[in-house]
Amino acid sequence: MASIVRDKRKPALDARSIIKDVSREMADPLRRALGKRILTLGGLALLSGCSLTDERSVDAMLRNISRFNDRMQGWLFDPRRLAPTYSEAMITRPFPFNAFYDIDDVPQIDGATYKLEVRGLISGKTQWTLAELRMLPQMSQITRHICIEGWSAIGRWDGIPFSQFLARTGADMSAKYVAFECADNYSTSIDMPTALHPQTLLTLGYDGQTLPPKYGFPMKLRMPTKLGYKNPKHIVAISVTNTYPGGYWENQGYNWFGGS
Ligand SMILES: Nc1nc2c(c(=O)[nH]1)N[C@H]1C(S)=C(S)[C@@H](COP(=O)(O)O)O[C@H]1N2
Ligand SMILES: [Mo]
Repeated sequence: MASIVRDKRKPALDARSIIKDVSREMADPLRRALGKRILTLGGLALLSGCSLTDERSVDAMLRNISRFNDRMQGWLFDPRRLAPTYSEAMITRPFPFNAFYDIDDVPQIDGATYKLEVRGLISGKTQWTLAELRMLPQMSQITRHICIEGWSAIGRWDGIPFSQFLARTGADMSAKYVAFECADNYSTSIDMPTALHPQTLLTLGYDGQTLPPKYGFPMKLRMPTKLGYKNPKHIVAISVTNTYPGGYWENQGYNWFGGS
């Protein structure tokens, strides 16, 4: 077990759980490169320059490591490398539902009055009806969705290559972030290289049908290069921005880049 930095006024921190949190926050190649050697509280304190004497300093250290991890993942991300695709026969049926609420509370959106709003660093159209979106060229893709909660499943999504959608809205492709607001008050945001990745799809369909409510009607951004929580369902607004937008889970400590 690691040595514990002790503060006489407070109970000792749980070294093992802190180290587990840190190792979870690290990008995989970094985790492998470092191995187990430096993963002691003393080593972490030295590396991060944090004293690790109380819960607040541990949280600050974890946030630093998570931001470092974002930069690492950003550097390592290869915009041309494709995520694996699968055959029709490998689709997981039924595909799991997940959200921060129960399936009975899935938002019911009226497709006839729905409008997608596009905001921020764009020069084109700011409102899109479903009929207009359905007229854009679509493609379909069978990929694996990986949820941080410990499950994965293969599904088929049908939609508009997001890079083409961004081009049509006259988005500033040199902006840092694309942010998403959802009808259930969920939110998330992604880096521009992932937004422009050839497998990033603005999906209107699931498995050849209209995207059902539980999977995000009318629209889910599907990215096989990112973990499940980065794939927003029920999108109502998209903004292109240079201001860090955060997100529902990201603001509660989930890693922002969230690559898979
Ligand atoms: N609007 C919205 N999008 C969301 C979520 C959510 O709660 N609300 N949950 C995320 C998480 S954690 C997962 S794993 C996937 C689940 O998508 P599915 O229901 O299609 O499996 O949606 C992601 N997108
Ligand atoms: Mo998830």
